[in-house]
Amino acid sequence: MAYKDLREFIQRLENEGELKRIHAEIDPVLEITEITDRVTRAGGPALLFERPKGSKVPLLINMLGSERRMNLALEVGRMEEVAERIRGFLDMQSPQGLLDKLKLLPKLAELGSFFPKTVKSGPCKEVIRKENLSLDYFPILQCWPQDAGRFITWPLVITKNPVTNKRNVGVYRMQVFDGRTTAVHWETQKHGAEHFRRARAQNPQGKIEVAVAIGADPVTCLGGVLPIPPDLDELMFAGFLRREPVEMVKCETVDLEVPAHAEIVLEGWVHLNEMRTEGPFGDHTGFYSLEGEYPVFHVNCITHRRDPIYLTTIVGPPPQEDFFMGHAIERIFLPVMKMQYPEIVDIAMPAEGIFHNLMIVSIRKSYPGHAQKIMHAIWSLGQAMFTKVLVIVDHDVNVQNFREVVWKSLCAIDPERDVQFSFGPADTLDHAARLQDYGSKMGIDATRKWLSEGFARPWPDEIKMSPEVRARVDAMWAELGLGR
Ligand SMILES: Cc1cc2nc3c(=O)[nH]c(=O)nc-3n(C[C@H](O)[C@H](O)[C@H](O)COP(=O)(O)O)c2cc1C
Ligand SMILES: [Mn+2]
Repeated sequence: MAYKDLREFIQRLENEGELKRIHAEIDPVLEITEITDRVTRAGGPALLFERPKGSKVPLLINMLGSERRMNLALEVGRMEEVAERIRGFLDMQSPQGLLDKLKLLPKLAELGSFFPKTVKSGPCKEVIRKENLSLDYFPILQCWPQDAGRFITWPLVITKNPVTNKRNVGVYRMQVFDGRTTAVHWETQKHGAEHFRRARAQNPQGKIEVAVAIGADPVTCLGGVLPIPPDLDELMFAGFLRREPVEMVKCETVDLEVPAHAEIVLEGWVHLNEMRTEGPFGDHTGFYSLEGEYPVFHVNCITHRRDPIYLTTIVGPPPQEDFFMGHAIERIFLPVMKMQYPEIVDIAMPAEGIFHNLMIVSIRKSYPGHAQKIMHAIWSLGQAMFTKVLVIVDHDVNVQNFREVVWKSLCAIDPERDVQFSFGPADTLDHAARLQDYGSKMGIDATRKWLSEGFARPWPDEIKMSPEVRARVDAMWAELGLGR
């Protein structure tokens, strides 16, 4: 049974010794960050701040900030189980005979059962505030000293594509301007930004409806981060991952639906002709992202549970909680990448590369130029387009072992020949790109070079002791008194 809501997951975390309650009064301005940063770095538990200063609403943070809690959220023993499940669906063969067809039916039925399900009402409607509402009711963090103010850091921002009417859910931080207005920091390549542009092309003076859910079952919360193609519903994917549909209810004041079991829901709209300065914000690069002009969200209605819990997270110098989210996503989507590019053996994004700065990909090289082909493939693959430095290695390099990657890659390159530059979209957070959102990329072909690629010299073997000698030394090892 999937977790119904945030509090069911909190209960589970508590039972597993993965949650610490903090009774002391702690300030959501900077203090919660300092405590959480120390705890995350030490591999510590999720934290439930029961008395955030200035608010009656308790605050949950570091919910998914370890591999164990991520596995608990996904209800698996190992992340690979999710990948295997996805592979099972991708491997579905077209049925040959009646028996094959019958065998397929349960799988198809299972797929059908993941779609979000509309229900009449839900706990997110226990309190409905259409007047006298204010975001000040919630313990919204100021994360770092130079932040422009308080930011909602884990909002599930829900919009509809005005052309196709398809839903999108994205986690885009929201700077609080006052009790009823925030920024919406959807970066220019993200789906929310595209909805905004499409609507503006239809009517520049109009507005789009936006709903924001804060705090739900952990997989739904993770759903807002998933880098899936445009017009595919993140909540359908969340339903697949939690093996139960996400229950949705209609909003009070906008024509959108939100997770029925959410803790807090904000309803309102974004005017298409209004922009305001957002930032700076201490970002997951470990630096402050600069000010920029972003749309403004006007809150028109707030609904919440009788005793809501405010879910949040911090980003900052890596690794933080978002590393564990990114890592889970990397593992979950690897089978999908491999389906399109079967030559890919494995990929890795080290924490210090904060996802977009560095990706290492091992491939089974089959033809001249294969490494270059994969570079262009990665740079065209959804949010992997942001990858600033891409290192392609041969299949026998373990990309999860960064020491091995550095050693073997540096041995394998003739820099002038093997490093290539390209231009394309840059991550908005990349402060080194000469223009915002646009910059250069570096691909390093660290595979063995072939004669058919113009490399005429022999390529040496990697040094390895012969198995016979290893076995002989194994046998005498204990007697040598050299330890284990
Ligand atoms: C904690 C956290 C904060 C994030 N903040 C932002 C943000 O402010 N703006 C943004 O564009 N993406 C942000 N992201 C990344 C997006 O959620 C992610 O790219 C997602 O796939 C976007 O959804 P979309 O593909 O439907 O646009 C954040 C991710 C995390 C984990
Ligand atoms: Mn999307």
